[in-house]
Amino acid sequence: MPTVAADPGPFTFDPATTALLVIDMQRDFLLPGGFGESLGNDVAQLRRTIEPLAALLAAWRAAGLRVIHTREGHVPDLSDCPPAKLRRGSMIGQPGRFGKILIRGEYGHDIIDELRPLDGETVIDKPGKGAFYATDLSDALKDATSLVVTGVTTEVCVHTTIREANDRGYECLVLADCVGSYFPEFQRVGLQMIAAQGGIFGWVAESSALIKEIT
Ligand code: C5J
Repeated sequence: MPTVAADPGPFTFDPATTALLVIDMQRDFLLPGGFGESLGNDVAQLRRTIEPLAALLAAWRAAGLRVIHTREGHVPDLSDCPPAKLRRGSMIGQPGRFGKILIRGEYGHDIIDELRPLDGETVIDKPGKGAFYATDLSDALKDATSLVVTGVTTEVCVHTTIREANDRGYECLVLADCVGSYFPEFQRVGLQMIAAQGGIFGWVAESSALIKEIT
């Protein structure tokens, strides 16, 4: 079985029961001029994940392994958006440069061109931060026991999903160069929190360490 050099120790996985999760690599979060940037965020902090993630996806797909993408967003009438989220994410549903912000079917809600899902890959639309909440992700994962977790943002949707996954019994490997936060401090501490205390939420590695094991 492949073993990846990781923090806090080696991560061993069975490729047949491991899925790659690509979380919320959407235009609304990543494109210059989009929702994320309109909030005053530096999208370059997220965009640095694109190249390593594209290389990982290519290797993962070439090895014939499972990929699941997620997108955060809501139905157009916002009936799936909790009022508290709407109050705090006050731009949700408002017109933005790439269509209504975080609304399914809008250009900005979809995944960036560089990481476009291939036919046959599962795309999970999620109304929450966690990918398990109000979705059929558990069913889509079928017999998977391990997850390789990538995407944005590290301290929000990536962290929430990893915590949900832990409580459901999955082993999680997070790839440091393939997850991103608008805030460098949150990125650093967010990764530390995963591997702390002997891997309280999982393991952290660089994508190159994983690619070496699957090619
Ligand atoms: C946020 C996400 N940050 N995908 N969403 O609102 O992390």
